[in-house]
Amino acid sequence: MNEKLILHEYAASGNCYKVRLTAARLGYPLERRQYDILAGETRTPHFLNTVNANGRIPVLQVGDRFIPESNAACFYLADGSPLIPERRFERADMLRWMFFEQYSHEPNVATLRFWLAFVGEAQLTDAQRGQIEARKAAGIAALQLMEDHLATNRFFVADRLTLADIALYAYTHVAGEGGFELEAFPYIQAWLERVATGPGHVPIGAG
Ligand SMILES: N[C@@H](CCC(=O)N[C@@H](CS)C(=O)NCC(=O)O)C(=O)O
Repeated sequence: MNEKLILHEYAASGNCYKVRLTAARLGYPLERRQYDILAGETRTPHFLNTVNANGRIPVLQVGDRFIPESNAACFYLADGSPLIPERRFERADMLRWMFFEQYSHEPNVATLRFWLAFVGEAQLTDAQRGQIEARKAAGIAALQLMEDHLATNRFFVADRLTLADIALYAYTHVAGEGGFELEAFPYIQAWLERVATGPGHVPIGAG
């Protein structure tokens, strides 16, 4: 990697962790810049004008260009590496799991973790509190789909760790903080262990 890599992030965020974990597995150094999302630091005019008009982290800065969206940033880092399968079908299948993560998993598992473990149930709006049960049910459905797949597969795609595993690992391994009981998902637990014991692994918050 020729250009300097800077990660604009919030260390406890699973979306930011995906990018750090990808970089760590590949041995790429990242400079890290922290933003307090609870204090609105990604919503300042400066951030919106220069880093991400969508007001969110993570954003991977490559030289003087910016890549928002965690999975796009992971893809940039891993392009051409073993973290992305060579075969066309498997590459598409990897993307299938990454889109699943963003549509069916993260909005439920990550949002409940953020609401319950970071904001605090007492601080939630009535609208947020009213969504807890539905998000819990949708999160359990996403975890069950993963469990069924992992009953007959060691990893999500290509029988080895790819970006699909990194994307899904980030919020699954801390799902308990959102009130999800991982004890009910033994195949997920075994897969979490396989990912966490792989070379170059770093825990959330580090990297
Ligand atoms: N789809 C985006 C989601 C990014 C996202 O939701 N970021 C949250 C933290 S995990 C954030 O920046 N929240 C602060 C805000 O919305 O003001 C991704 O995968 O990067």
